[in-house]
Amino acid sequence: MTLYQPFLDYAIATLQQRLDLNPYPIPPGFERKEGTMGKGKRQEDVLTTSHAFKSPKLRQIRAAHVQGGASLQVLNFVIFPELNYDLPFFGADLVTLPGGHLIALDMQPLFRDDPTYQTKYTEPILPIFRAHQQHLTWGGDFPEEAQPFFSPAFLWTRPQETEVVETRVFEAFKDYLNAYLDFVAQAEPISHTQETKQILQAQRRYLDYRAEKDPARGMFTRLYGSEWTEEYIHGFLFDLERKLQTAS
Ligand code: DBV
Repeated sequence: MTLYQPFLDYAIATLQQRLDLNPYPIPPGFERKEGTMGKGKRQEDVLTTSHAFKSPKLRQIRAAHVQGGASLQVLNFVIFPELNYDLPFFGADLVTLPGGHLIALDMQPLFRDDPTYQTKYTEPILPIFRAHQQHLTWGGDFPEEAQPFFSPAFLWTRPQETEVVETRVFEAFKDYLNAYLDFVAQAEPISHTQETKQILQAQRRYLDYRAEKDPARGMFTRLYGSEWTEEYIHGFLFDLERKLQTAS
């Protein structure tokens, strides 16, 4: 069992329980990909698997799971709502590298600076954030330009101990996911054109940023080459632009 497998299993089981869940297509060649990292004695096999679903309110629910031994484990799990809902994104980036663990967990807002939006989607999760942040202290510097995409409930931490990831981080992940699914259950579709235009714009801003700045680009390029990596990023991980193109 690898470090983030229980997170993925929990997420899928919970989604199945709480949503009307359907499969979401994964482009051929991306469901499962093997590669190797390092040389000689340090060589490690690395397996990347992809998982994707949708539900009536959620356009794409997807995970990339990288398993490469004790010093390379990643679960990147993101939920992209349909464009006629004002729901935030659910974003989890759980990363273990030779240097340690790096944990990012948030409900990433469409309109970070809008007080009405904050009241609706950030304030309700602040108690959960505070409860976990006591044990998972702020992880320090992160890219300045990424700040507009995170909420005040952004849990960002670099635990020293793997056991903390298995216990505290796992509990935080469960609480955030369930709180997110509470928001989903309550969400009402938006039909007002002005507002849906703003939602589309905000989703594009977020997706374009993440596709452009994907911190995993270097790792995937070393493992699987740049052609595979760019197709994975634009054709699966952050696929909104492609989907909009094929729809028009
Ligand atoms: N990050 C992804 C995807 C990954 C992934 C799709 C499938 O968005 C993994 C894999 N994240 C990943 C890896 C690293 C990070 C780091 C492998 C380590 C990169 C390295 O050190 O080589 C949150 N993830 C990070 C960092 C942040 C995040 C802040 C540190 C990056 C840095 O210091 O430059 N999540 C990430 C992020 C956003 C987000 C930047 C922006 C909106 O939601």
